[in-house]
Amino acid sequence: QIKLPDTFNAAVAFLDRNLTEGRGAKTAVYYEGKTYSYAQIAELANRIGNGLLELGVDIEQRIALLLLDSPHFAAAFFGAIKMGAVPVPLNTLLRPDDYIYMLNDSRARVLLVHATLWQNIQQILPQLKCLRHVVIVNENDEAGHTASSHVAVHSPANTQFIHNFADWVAHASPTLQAAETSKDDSAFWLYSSGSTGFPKGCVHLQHDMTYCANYYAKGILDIQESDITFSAARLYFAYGLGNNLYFPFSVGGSAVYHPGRPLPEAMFKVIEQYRPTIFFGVPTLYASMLALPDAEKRFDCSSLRVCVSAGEALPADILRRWEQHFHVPILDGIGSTEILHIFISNRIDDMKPGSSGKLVPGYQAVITDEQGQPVPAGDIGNLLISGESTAAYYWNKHDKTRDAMMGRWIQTGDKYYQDEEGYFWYCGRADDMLKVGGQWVSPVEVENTLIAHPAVLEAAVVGVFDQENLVKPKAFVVLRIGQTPSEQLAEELKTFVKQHIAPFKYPRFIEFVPELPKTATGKIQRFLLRGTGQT
Ligand code: 3SK
Repeated sequence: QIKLPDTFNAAVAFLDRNLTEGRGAKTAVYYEGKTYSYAQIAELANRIGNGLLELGVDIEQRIALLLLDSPHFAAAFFGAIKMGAVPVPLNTLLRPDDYIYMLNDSRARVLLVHATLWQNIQQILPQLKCLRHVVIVNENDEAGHTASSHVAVHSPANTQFIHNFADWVAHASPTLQAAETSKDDSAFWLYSSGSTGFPKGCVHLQHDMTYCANYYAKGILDIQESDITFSAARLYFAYGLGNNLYFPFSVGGSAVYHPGRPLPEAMFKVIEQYRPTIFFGVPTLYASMLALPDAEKRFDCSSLRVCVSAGEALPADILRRWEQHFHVPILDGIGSTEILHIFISNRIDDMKPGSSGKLVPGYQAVITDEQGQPVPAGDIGNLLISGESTAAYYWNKHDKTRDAMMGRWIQTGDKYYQDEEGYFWYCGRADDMLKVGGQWVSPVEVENTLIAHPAVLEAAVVGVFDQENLVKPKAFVVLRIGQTPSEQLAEELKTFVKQHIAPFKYPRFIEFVPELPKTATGKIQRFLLRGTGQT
């Protein structure tokens, strides 16, 4: 049983505690060939916290982070929490329209944006109603880079100030008194995708990370100070945030940050260079790493003591091949942005390949039928979870909060059954959402994008299994009169989707059909297409 004091600030618990316990000089982060100690990250966090105070940021105000995995992310996340603000990490792969939605919905006052991502924001500045300050992070800048401390940008509705990060932090004090937050104050938000296409801001509290770190990282992974974590999933995901930030920081361990794309060869090179002990990936990545010829001979992965997979179910065959090649287990588990991290998991000494494993201690589960009654072992139903790390609510989405968060229980939206031995088996989503490469894809959003193409009359998107047994989006497309199906048109539609919404959402397969199955009221029956959706 974990008992936290009423006054509790997560930045003190996860970052500053490493200094008070004598680990100031210890490497917290490996990044681009350099090391950053806990003392360095803590000082940068203090400067960022003071910088925010100087911009007039108040307790509880949101601070958006559009940052690559870097020491700056770690310092900004904890610096904001320490001064009482609420960081909102944003997915760096989204489109300007997504940022307009999230920045306006969260009413973020300040945005810290990496220089390489700034262009996405610059073009939408006049549409960001509450944003007052943008701080551009360029790791190569030195203080004194700009002549003035900020530049003002005027639009009819707003004046926004653009700051250079190096100058901004250089002028801020390196010491900061932590805000007196309660254990139940908001600490940070993470956006979770919904089937209607509008993401929901999950409001996580100061105490949430402590439960995940204790229940999963310590309880299941047995994470230690000597561990070095490396996560292919980025820090702006709930999965990556635990894997590579507050898990290692909870024990004074170290994390490896790789700002580039998580491509298979790059992953092996990072593992060889920094020798992490725990690697976190998603099934698609493990499959593509296994597909590299002779990877086990070319790359030294002997530092790994355990690997982790989440985001979508890990096919048993990928797990078996990984163990054969690299002699290290992959622990498959399931988590959610709402519950913050993994709540059902396999264990190093207790694995059933193909299953999600058993409940993580600290969480309770029930599988119910459509009337909300528990089903017997072996029957498929809706998975509900109870645990202390669940978000308090969805910001400004009262109905969705009421539907999903039912007292101590939360509807995960996943269909599961539990076998006689207590292992949980994933059977799909309760709605039409797809998990592709660990990221949510709304079929509605992809369909609406396809329909915007002049050749397309109607479209329906479902998940199908590829050769690796992993889910990929497939679009069934009805063309307008006068249009002819062709390979070339299929490729054009894929490119069209990539250009209009986040590229990872594009349909990997397109089938032209004369019509779509519909209900009497005209709703597309996606479930009928799933059966025909083989690749
Ligand atoms: O997608 C998952 O399985 C997951 C795992 C850990 C944390 C967050 C998420 C969404």
